[in-house]
Amino acid sequence: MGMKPLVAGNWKMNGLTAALAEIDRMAAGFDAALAGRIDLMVCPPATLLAALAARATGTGIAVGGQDCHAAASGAHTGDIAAEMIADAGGTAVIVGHSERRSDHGETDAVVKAKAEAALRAGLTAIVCIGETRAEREAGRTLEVVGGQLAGSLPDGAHAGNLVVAYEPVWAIGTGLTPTPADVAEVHGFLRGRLVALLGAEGSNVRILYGGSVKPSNAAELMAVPDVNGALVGGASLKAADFLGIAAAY
Ligand code: G2H
Repeated sequence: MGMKPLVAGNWKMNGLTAALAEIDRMAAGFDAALAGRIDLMVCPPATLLAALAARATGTGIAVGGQDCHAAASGAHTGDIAAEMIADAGGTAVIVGHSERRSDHGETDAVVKAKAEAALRAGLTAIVCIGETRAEREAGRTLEVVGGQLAGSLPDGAHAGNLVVAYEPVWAIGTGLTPTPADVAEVHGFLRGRLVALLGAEGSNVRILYGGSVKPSNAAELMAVPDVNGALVGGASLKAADFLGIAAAY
C-alpha cells in the first residue's frame, strides 16, 4: 500500500515544561531519510500544546491534542475545543481513547461528535477503538471494534482527515501485545469495514496499532498488513525510544 505510515506519540497526563526539550532530541533524529518514510506526531497534554507546537515548527514533526469538546466554544469548564487546538498549532486530535471512554464515560456518539468537531476545525481526527480483555475472551473482538468504528466515525471523513487507531484495552500500558496474527485479523477486518463505510476512500485511511508498542516489538507489529503506523504511549516520552519505534520503518 502506498500510504505513508504515521507514528504518533500520546504523552497522556505526562510532561511538565522540562519535557519540551524532548522535541529537540526527536527533531535531531528525524532526518530527511526518516521524514521521507513516515509522518511523526506528538500529542502532549494541553498545557504544553502551544509551546511544543512552536518549538516543533520547521522540524517536520506534527503536534496534536489528546481530546476535544464537541462544541466550538461555550460553558464547558475544563474542556478545550478543537478550534483551540488548531489555534495553538495542532493539526490533529485523538478522540475516543479508551482512557477517555472509561474515565469519562464517552460513548461512540460522543466520540463521533468530537471527531466531527475536529474536522470542522480543520484537524485530523485520530479515532480510537479497541476491545477489553473480557470482550476478547468472549470472542467478541470484531463485533466490538466494528460497532465502535461504525458508531464513532465522523460524517465527512476521508483519508486526508481521518486516522483510525486500534488499541486493545488489555494491551495498553501493560507490556502485553496481541500476536501479529491477531493484529492482522483485526486490521484486515477494519480495512473492510472502512471500505464498506467510506467507499474507495476507506482503502487509504491509515489504521494505527496502539498498545505497548516499543522499540523491541515495533518492527514485528508494523510489518503486519494494514498496520499503517503506531499510536505510542509510554515509549513516546523519550526521544530515543520514540525514534527507535519510528526506525522500524
Ligand atoms: C495506548 C498507548 C498510547 P501505551 O493507550 O495510546 O499507550 O503505548 O503506553 O500502551
